[in-house]
Amino acid sequence: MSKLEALIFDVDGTLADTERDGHRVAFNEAFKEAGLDWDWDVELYGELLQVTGGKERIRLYIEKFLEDFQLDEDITEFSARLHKRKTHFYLELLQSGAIPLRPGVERLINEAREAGLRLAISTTTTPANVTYLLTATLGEESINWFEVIAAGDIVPAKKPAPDIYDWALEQMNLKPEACLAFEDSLNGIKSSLAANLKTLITVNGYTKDDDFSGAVLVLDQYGEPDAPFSVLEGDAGQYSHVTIDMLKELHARRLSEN
Ligand code: XBP
Ligand code: MG
Repeated sequence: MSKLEALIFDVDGTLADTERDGHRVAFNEAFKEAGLDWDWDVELYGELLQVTGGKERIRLYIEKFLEDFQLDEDITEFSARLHKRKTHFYLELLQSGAIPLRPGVERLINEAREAGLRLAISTTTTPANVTYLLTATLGEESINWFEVIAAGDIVPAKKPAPDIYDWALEQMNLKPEACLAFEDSLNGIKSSLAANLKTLITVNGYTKDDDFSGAVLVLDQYGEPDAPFSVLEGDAGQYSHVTIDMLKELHARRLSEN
């Protein structure tokens, strides 16, 4: 019987609420700098989130939303160039401290370290976005707390494909049975479930209506001792904020179910 050995965290929407006031803003700054009159408002950005990856999102916009847009260069190269500038603006935002971690994230990571659990990241975002977020919120050292940072184009097929989780598991030489995944979105849970990982969801504004069938539990946030979570789906037992004991129970639940 496997015991819980590792926690694997998604980044955008899970560790921090990055999409609406982070990535979206940075995309718009890159468009402006490039002389494009594109403006991804909050609603449109929600639609564009159906695809993971910033370069892929620019491509989706051109192909599905801008039928008359003429490009005199290859769309892959164009998207990559624009995306590079978007990353520049996003990193500036992170460095300015504009994007905090979500409630309970810092506490949970500290408790996991104290409990000797192994930590990893599995995300479709650009690797530098992860290291800047961690550094800006948890300090320089925090990058080393995560044994594996699986990010961006490290695997060609982004979420909802399981590849980025499979890659992280392989690097850690761990079976999915020994881990829990932490996600916030439909594409995220599709990916983690396809990698056979029990998954805990915390929703955000863009994902609160997603279908999280198969999740072990769906919460609004991890919560703090004085600021409890709300349970949206599933059974949180006696807990009011996510703790390591609670995660062990959720993990054991999986083992007895299977
Ligand atoms: C979120 C994503 C990313 C970000 C933008 O992934 O889909 O594409 O929106 O980041 P996750 P990039 O929730 O798995 O972290 O522009 O660097 O792709
Ligand atoms: Mg996410």
